[in-house]
Parts: sequence; structure tokens; C-alpha cells
Amino acid sequence: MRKYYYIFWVIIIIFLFNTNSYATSLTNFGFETGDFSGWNVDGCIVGSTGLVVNSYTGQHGTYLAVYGTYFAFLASDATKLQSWISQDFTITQGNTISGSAAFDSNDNWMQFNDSAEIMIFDANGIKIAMPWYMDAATVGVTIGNYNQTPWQSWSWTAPSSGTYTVEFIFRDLGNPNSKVLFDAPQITNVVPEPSTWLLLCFGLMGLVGVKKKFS
Ligand SMILES: [Ca+2]
Ligand SMILES: [Ca+2]
Repeated sequence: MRKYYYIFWVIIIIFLFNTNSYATSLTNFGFETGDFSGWNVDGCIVGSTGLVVNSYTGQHGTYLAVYGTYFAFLASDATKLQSWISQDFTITQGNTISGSAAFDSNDNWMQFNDSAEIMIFDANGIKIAMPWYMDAATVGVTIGNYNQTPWQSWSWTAPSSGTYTVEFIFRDLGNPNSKVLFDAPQITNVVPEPSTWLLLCFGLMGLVGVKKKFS
């Protein structure tokens, strides 16, 4: 009977541990508050060029959220042809931040190559990675002029533990007409953190102790 009691608690702890392994240090990572809470929003005039929406219909189809109900929608107006959102996050070496992005190109790319990208900055503000990039020329050549990409996934694996910044940026040249969408940037812990293993071990030792005391 004792043996089963012990196994029961091991299973419970392993379950909790597995749940924790998909935790995220990003706030409002899927934009599910319906706004930009937790995000730094700049260059956008919220309400006209930067929005959190639950659907967007481009020239060739409608997008829905990849995760949950809402996603970020960046556009521009005639006075602000660049907009971006960003957030700091902490991540453990070897873990991955990933998400989805889409681009709706509506400009003559030979003259006005509208573009969007996702950048990762280190704690010193130095750009160290660009896990996703799309522009009107790429859409024009690979899909067709004045066309849109499907949701595309991107990911970046941290070379060392620390605090980084993820930034989604959109540059609209010439007329304000292209659009870019982002959703669900989240951190996946591929390797259990040492502290998690330590907690697990201490938990098991504690349970064995409690069991002995009352047996
Ligand atoms: Ca979402
Ligand atoms: Ca444009």
C-alpha cells in the first residue's frame, strides 16, 4: 500500500513538473487580453495603425488567431510609416521562443519594398538574431504581386541564459498599404531547468520523510 502511495505522489509531481516546463516569462504573449497589455508599443498610433484584432481579411483571404482569439495587427498611416511592438523576456540557455507571423503585401515592390521582421536583442540592446523576415518583393516573387503569406512559424533558441528583447517591426514605404500580423510568441523549455530538478528531488525527499514520520 505504501508503495502505491509513493508512486501516486511521484506521478503528481511529474505532472506538475511537465506543466511548468511550458511556462512563459512573456506577458500577454498571445494578445489574449484583447489589447497590447505588457507590450511596448511605439511608432504605432494605437487604434489606427496598431491593433489587437480577432480577424483580418486581406486581399486573398481571412486570418484568424493561431493561438486563442486575438492577434496583433500592425499597419501604418501617412505620417508614421514604421511601427513596432516589443517586450523583454527571460529565457534559459537552450530553450526556444517561437511564434507566428504573416504579411499582406499591397504595394508595388519594385518601387516600395514594404517589409516586416522579428528581431532579438540582447541585454545591451545589440541585435543578435532575426528569426523571421518578409517583404513585398519576396511575396511578389514567391506568391504573387499584391498577395499575402499564410501564417508562418518562427523560432529562436537562446545561446545563453539571460534577459532579451523580442521586437516585431513593420516598415511601410511609399503609400501606407501593406499589413503585418503577429501571434503567440511563447517560450518552450526544452531542457528541465536545474532548479526544477532540485525542487523535484527535495519534494520527493520531503514526502519520504513525512511518510516515515506518520507510519
Ligand atoms: Ca492570440
Ligand atoms: Ca507601402
